Amino acid sequence: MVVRTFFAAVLLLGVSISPVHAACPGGVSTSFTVTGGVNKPSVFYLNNLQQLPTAQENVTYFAAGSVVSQSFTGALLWDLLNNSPVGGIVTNPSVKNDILHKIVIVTGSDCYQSVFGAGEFDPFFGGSQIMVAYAVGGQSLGNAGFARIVAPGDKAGGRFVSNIVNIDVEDAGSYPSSPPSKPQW
Ligand SMILES: Nc1nc2c(c(=O)[nH]1)N[C@H]1C(S)=C(S)[C@@H](COP(=O)(O)O)O[C@H]1N2
Ligand SMILES: [Mo]
Repeated sequence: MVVRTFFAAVLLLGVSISPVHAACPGGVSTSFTVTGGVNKPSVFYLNNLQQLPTAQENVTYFAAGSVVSQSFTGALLWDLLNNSPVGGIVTNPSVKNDILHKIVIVTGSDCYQSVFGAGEFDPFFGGSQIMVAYAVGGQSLGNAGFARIVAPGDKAGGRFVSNIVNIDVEDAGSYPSSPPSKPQW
């Protein structure tokens, strides 16, 4: 019993002491993978991003309470997924507007994440110019890694995932994915 309590305490301490998950050491990223529901899962380095059509975006947003204005250079997330070796998001032609089921999860080296709906930045639907930026003010991104997301029009910088290590495409799944819960109203 004493031994069990000891190990339970060690376990709890271990969990609470380490502020970052072992898989999320943070730090400056130099490449990211594109995984999940795409035609060809791929790895991107700076030079691969630079080969895509160039996008330029001037954005102003709140970061931790301060207004930041920056000029980013990068590639549109849509181009990265569709006009590159990735070869596009895989969709099922027998599912009506299957692209609208797709979810793009962007993860940073610290496991910070933001999700984007494919319909939000598909030029045929929302057309948002969500960008994978690799330069700011004509310089590399420094502590933000070799690539970060820029979502023009956002009021705050929360979706601007820096130090990207993975862009994963998933499906919202069939509805309902689990037995519907009893409505509460
Ligand atoms: N990887 C990663 N990206 C991140 C964050 C983070 O904690 N980790 N914080 C976000 C938040 S909350 C903001 S406001 C902006 C701040 O970026 P900036 O200080 O470079 O403008 O980065 C975003 N991107
Ligand atoms: Mo923030």
